[in-house]
Amino acid sequence: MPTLTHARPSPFTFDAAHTALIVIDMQRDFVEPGGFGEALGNDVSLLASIVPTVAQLLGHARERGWLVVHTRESHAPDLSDCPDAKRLRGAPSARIGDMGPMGRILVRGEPGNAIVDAVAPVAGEIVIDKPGKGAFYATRLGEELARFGITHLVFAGVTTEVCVQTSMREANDRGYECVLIEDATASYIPSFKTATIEMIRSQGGIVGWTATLADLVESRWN
Ligand code: C5J
Repeated sequence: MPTLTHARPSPFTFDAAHTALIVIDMQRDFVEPGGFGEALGNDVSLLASIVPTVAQLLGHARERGWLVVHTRESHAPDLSDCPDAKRLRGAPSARIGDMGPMGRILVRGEPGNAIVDAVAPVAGEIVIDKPGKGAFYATRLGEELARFGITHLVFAGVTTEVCVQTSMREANDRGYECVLIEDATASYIPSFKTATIEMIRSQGGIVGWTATLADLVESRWN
């Protein structure tokens, strides 16, 4: 079985026939100017900088024939799946459901809710709309992964400490073996990315493993 020999805290061996790539929330609302992320006062260029690496990772997963899953943080137009505890947080000028330069913020079907073109889903890939930070909460993700017999998950996307980490923790609790690709994830707050990577692989990999895209590509030959 392929092994990411430089993964931390230890080599990560995975079952290539039962591996899926999960790309979290590479949406215009987070990655491009004029979206939710920028409205909250963040520098979105930090997230935009990983788009080429995520695109390479997607290309690699597609070549290897893995199941690819994309998630979008999104809400129904009537916001019935967005509790006030979520909607009323953050900047009063940029609440979920408000109109922004790319349409209503984090609302399904709006231009800003789309995944950025360079890493957009292709035919046959699964797209999961998630109302929470975690990809499993109130979604069909668990059923989809079970349908394909998936046991190992490769994670990428944004933001590292919010939706990526929450989803990876949910996956870990459900028994999946998970690895986060360090250079294919980003945060608006670089120290939070560093801390999250440390947390994930601490204590013998309490949430999972971390590795680089180069480690993953090299694993093809292991
Ligand atoms: C956030 C996300 N940060 N995708 N969402 O609100 O991480």
